[in-house]
Parts: sequence; structure tokens; C-alpha cells
Amino acid sequence: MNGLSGVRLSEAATAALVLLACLAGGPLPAADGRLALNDREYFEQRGLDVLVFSSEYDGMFFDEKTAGIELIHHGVRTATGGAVRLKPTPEQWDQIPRLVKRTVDRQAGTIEVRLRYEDFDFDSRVLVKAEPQGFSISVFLDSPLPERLVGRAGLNLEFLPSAYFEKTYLADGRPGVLPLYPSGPTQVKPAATQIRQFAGHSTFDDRGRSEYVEVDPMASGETLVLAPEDPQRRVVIECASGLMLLDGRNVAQNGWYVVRTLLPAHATGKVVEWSVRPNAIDGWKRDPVIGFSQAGYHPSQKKAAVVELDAKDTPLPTATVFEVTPAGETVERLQPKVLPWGPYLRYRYATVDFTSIDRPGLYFLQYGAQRTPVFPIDPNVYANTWQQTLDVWFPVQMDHMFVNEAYRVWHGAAHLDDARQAPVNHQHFDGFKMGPATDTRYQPGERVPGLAVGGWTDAGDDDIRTASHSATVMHLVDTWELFRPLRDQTFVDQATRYVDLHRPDGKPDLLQQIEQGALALVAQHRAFGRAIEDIIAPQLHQYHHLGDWSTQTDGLPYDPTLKRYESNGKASGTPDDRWVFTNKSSATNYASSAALAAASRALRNYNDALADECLAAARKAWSDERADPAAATGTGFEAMVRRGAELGSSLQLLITTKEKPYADRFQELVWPALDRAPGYSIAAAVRGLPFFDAAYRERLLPYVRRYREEIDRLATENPYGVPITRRGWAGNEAVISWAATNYHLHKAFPEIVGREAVLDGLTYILGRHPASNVSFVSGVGTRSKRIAYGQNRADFTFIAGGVVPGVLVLKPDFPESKDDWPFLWGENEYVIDICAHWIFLANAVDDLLHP
Ligand SMILES: [Ca+2]
Ligand SMILES: [Ca+2]
Repeated sequence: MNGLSGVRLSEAATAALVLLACLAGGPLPAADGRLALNDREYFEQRGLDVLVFSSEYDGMFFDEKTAGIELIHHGVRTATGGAVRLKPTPEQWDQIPRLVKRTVDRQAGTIEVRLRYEDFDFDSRVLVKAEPQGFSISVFLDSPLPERLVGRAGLNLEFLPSAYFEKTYLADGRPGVLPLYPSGPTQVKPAATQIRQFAGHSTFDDRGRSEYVEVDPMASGETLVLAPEDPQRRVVIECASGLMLLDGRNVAQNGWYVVRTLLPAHATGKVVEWSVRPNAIDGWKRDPVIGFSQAGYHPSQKKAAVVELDAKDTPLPTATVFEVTPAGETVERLQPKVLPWGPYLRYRYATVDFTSIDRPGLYFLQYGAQRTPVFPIDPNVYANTWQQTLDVWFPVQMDHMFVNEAYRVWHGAAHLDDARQAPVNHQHFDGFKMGPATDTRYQPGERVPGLAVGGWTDAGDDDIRTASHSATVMHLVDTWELFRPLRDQTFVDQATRYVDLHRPDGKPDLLQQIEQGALALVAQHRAFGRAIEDIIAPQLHQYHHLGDWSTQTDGLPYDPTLKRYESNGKASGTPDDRWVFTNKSSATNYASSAALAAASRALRNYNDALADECLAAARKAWSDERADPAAATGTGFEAMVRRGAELGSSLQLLITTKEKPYADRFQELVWPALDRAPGYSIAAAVRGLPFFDAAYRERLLPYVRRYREEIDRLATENPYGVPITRRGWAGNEAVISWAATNYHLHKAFPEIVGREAVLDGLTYILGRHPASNVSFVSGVGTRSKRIAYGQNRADFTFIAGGVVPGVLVLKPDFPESKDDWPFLWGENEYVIDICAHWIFLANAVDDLLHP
């Protein structure tokens, strides 16, 4: 039973089912007080779910802390990474087991996984079984542990530190407080004894000493009780062969508390067994979440909150809208009906329409015992929802610049030692690759001149990613051309590499950011005659940098004639300069061409020399790629991306130059693109309208109608009526992109696509979404993301105006958006193109509401 039917069985019916299940010898259905397997293949009881490799380590970003045995404890995912692991506290790039086989046995009420470490030809089986209280985890070995893994391989389960902050533990009755901040114990070990990290990279900067650090236990015993004082978090774990409690944050800020038992040497069969007994509160129900716009509402717009309810909850008949008066009184203004929507993921949903409230003022919603924060209704509520992104977030991201804000310095001028040609035959830990040739005139390791200019650190990992930069520049130019915001709150001096926040300098900030992006993109064309993929830290121990970006490298060009760690003030012997990944990519070159063609228009009469250079580079990239027959071949996803980029490049060059070859190529590409994936290219098709005749518009109409049907379908797929993706990275970009596309369509075909399809995307980002109701734009709306994955994530804080990826739907049915733990990048990492697209969307909405 998954409890999603919304039908409450009578007691008699439940008893009959239990009896039937017993007679059949099968597991009991889920009931209070006992875990049972449900039809979504996880163990479930009120207040506790136990997932066993519902998600596996997919290898994309290695250990993402979203796989293995996991607990959802009273609605919060508090434990992850339950598996046989090879380190006391595995980091992101430590070896992860491959899931060979997962067996769900409904009769026995067990889930078994076979795990494999290829490096050691080592297989283990982990069996999870529901018990009268909690569950057991057993590890089986069919052959003894490989010698190399003795004292290394163990059964681990990781607990989320922020879920246990300011709580205690007992280890065989000995009390302790779970540390708020990591403070050991650790030990130094010889590098040769370390189990190698991903592809032989190292997260540790050993300063040439051939050593690394491992975490030692802070407590040990046969019985461990976590948070005995908190009924929502209490977990008892017992193991006759002993348990260790460790704090992974000593070696990586994104580490978790780890409970661990080493596997014994020379043993086969069942080698470890844990009894795990998380407390589950009888009859527990998750509190309702009222999804609504934290920034408020325009008086004339549709206002519909979405209430997210526990699957076992029953919607109340009504909610209440209160107004807050100048005297501080709360006055009831409306009792809207609560309309059941139905099940989605693991919850059930209802909607509350309060559109009739249209008088400007301050309001809040109440549903049962839940109250929203106070929000405004006013014609200007969205006018400033994009400003912090432009005023604060983008300036803070500016690479190669010193960024000051009043008394605070965000970072020094970073990466002045950019960049060296990346080596050949190299697989970078962030996914970038170099083949057997550089495809440039530079030798591996050689300094490439002119790259220490412009760009934004993108975003948690500080690289200059060309695809993201191209998209970012496009969104900023779109914003400039359609809405022309002249806002000036930032001082930018490229000559002295100095940026100052909240200090107007007479120049529109948007143009200054377009210039910052164009400078980075053009620098690549100067150095290589085309765009390249990425400029990124060469060593893993630099890549995970947290803090002032100017300290990720030493800022001095590498000189191999100097000793390592030495410098003469002009150069250094430390090879920390970023690498530039240069293998040819037609898609990247086209994307850069599109952005530069667009930037050339925005920068005209602002920086004419740069505008000329942008346009020349854009034209050359288009011609070069068109002339290269190898670039035009290929099928599948890569070819689709390339054709999409070529379409964008042709369109932007057409808009800039009005020349026929670009118009012809655009027409050749746009119709097949619309046939393949209309949502992906229909915004480009609409942007082409002014350049073609009435026949073009007629031909486009059926695609627009079909797209409209897709919008209508979304309203039946989830209660928010926006596209919610299920990938390993949450989908706010998909929502923003969808809403921005709807804006273009609404302007061109208002009779087919209404403005609500644009507003729904905006309000989703501002708090009307699953899992929580915070605004995903830090600092925007009454309550917003205050802990996110920016440069300052180790301080559990935010950068104003940053937009996070949002709600991650973990398999099979758990929407998650952690507000107390910054380190899940798929939920909390600010990224430049999403933030630029947000600036566009917020301006677009303001334009719709103030035509
Ligand atoms: Ca300015
Ligand atoms: Ca350097």
C-alpha cells in the first residue's frame, strides 16, 4: 500500500487484509508501528521510509549523497550512503560501488543488493529486512575480503549533520554532543595506503609530503543512540561487532556523520549485521506546506496557492486569507474553498484560489495550523524581483576582478594566471576531456595569452564554461533589447579590475555584465580563432575550493624552472594555473557565435571596438563551421544540440546583419527543429517572425497550437502546471525557460498562449512549488533560500539574487529541497545561465503586468 489512494480502509477491511496476508504467508501491509515493503519498492511506515538503492551511484558526479540505503525520517531525508564503502568517511570523489543487482523479495519482505568494486574484483551483498522494530542490515561475502581491503572495507551509513545539530548521542551509554563544527579526531597516513580516488586524482593538497588525512572515530560501542532526546530523529543502531561514529566534515565540508563497522578479514557468509531502530511517532503526519508566491501578487493576476498534504491527510474544506492592518491587527478577508487536486509523487495536493483579493495591502494565508509569511498584493510586487541578481549576484561572480561591497570584500582579482593549454589524452574530474591532439597551436602545458579577462565563475566550481557563458550573454542581451533596464547600482572598472556594489558609475549595469561575458568569449576567439569548452582548475584539491576565488590559484604564471611552492613575485613553481580545454566542438562554437552576434548589438554605441570584434568573431565562427563537413555529420543528442546552436547562431546573425545567407540557413533549420522538439526551438522560431513574410507566420501557427496543448497537459500532470523534471539536477532552469518561451509566444500569439502560463513559472520559482515554500531566489520574497551552494556555502549562507536549481525529485517519489544544508548542488547551486534567465523572466512578467 502506498497510501496514495486517498481512501481510508475501515478497520474491518484492514483486519481482513492482514488475515489474508498472513494466510498467504506474505508480508503484512504497511501499518502503524511496523515497516513494510510498498509497491514503490521501499519500506514504509508512518514517520519512516527506508530506501534501499532506490537511487544508485550513477557516476556523473560520483558520490552525490543521494544513493544507497537512505532514511526519510518524519518527512526529512536524514540518512544516505548505506553501503559497503572503502573509507571511514567517503568524499565525493572516493570510490563508489557499482550496483550489480537489486532484488526485491515481497514474500520475505527484503531488498538485497549486490555491490561491486571493479578495482579490487570485490563483490558484496547487502540485505535489508523489515523487523518487528525497525530493520536489519546484513552484509554477506561469498569469498573473503581482498587483502588490500582488510581494515578498509566497512558497512557505512551516513547521517545528515544539520538534522542532528544541537543534539546528543549515547555510545554504550556514554554521552556526547554531536559537533556543530568539525574538530577531529584525524590522523595522517602515508599516501600509498590510500584507496585511490576517482581516476587517481586527489582531493588533498599534501604540499609534497606524500600523505593524506583520515578521520578517526569520535565514539564507538556496540550500541549507538543518535538524538535520544528527539522523537523525530532518535535512531538506535546495534552491532555485536562494534560501531564507530565519525564526522566526515573533517576532510570535506560536505561530509556527513558516518556510522561504520569494519568487515572482518578471512570471513565469508554473513559477516556484519546491524539492527537499526529509528523511532517512528504513532500516527505521525507531515505538516501541510502552503505553496504560494513569497514576493506576493499583482492585484489583477490569478492567485492560487497549492497545499501539499501528507498522503494520509484529508483536505480541510476551507483556508483563510487575512489582511494585516497598519495597527498590526489581522482581519479575515476571505474563506476560499480548498479544492482537492489529487496525488502527485508521494503526497496529495489541493488548491486554494483567492484571486478575488485585489486590494493592495499585506496578507497571509492560513490552512489549519499553518500560516504563510506575510506577503504584499500590489501592482509593483515583481518590479524588483530581478534587481538583486543584477546588483549583487552577478557582480560577485565576476572573475578576474576585485569585488567590493561597502565594508566587505567578496574576493580579490582571481585567476590572473589564466591559463595553460590542457594536456592531451586527459579526462578531467568535472567531465571535460582532451583527446590525442590539442587542436590548437599550443603545446600541452604552454601558456595561452589573453585569457585572464571577463567571465563569471560558474558557479560553485569556479570555472569559465563557454556553453553557460554563451547562454548567459544571450539572456542578458534579450533582456536589454526587449526591456532596456537602465538600472545603475554597480561600479565596474575593467582597466583596474575593480567592482564596487551599490555605487552607480553612470553606466547601465546590464551592459557592463554583457561586456564582462563578451570579453571572456572574445578572448577565446583571439587566442584560438574559435570558442573552446572550458577553463578550469587542473587539480582536484583546487577544484573544491571554498572561499575567496583569488586564492584558488596563486595568481602567478607557472614557471617550471622554479621549485614547487616557490615564487619570485612574478612567477611561481606551483602548477596551479587553470587549464583550458580546447578540443573542437561545433556546438560550442555556434553557441559562442550566437552570443557574440547578440552582444555586438547591445554593445554598439557603448563599446564599439568590442562590438565590432564580437560581430567579426561571430561571422567567422559561423562560416568556419559551415565550411567544415565533419561538423555537420553525426546523429543523436550531440547532433541535435549542434543543430540547435547553429539555429541560434543563424538567427542572431540574421537579426544583427539582415543578410540572406543567415535567413536561408535559419529557414532550413527551423522547421525540422520544430518537428523534432517544438519546445526546444519554438522561441527561436517566434524571434524569427519579423524577418519573414506572412506565410512564415501561417506555417508556424500549427506548432504554436500544438505547444499550447502541451501547456494544458502540464496542468493535469502536476498541481503546479509547470514542467517538473526528474533528472539528477533539479529543474528550475526548465521552468524558467518554459515560462520565458511562453512570454515570447504570448507576445506573438496572445489568442493562443495566455499570460498565466508566464506567471505560473514565475510564482513557482518564488515559492509555489513542492517540498517547501521558500523563494528559490535568495533574498527575494519574504522567505527565501538563505543557505545555498555559492562560494560561501561553507558558512551556511547565501548570495543575494542567486537562483538555485530547486526541487530535486529523488527516486521513486521524494521531492527534496534542503534549506538547512547547502551542499547538495543539484538542489542548491547557483548557476550563471539560470540567474541570467531569471533576470529575463522577471522583467518579462513586469512587462506583461505594466504594458
Ligand atoms: Ca553601473
Ligand atoms: Ca599560478
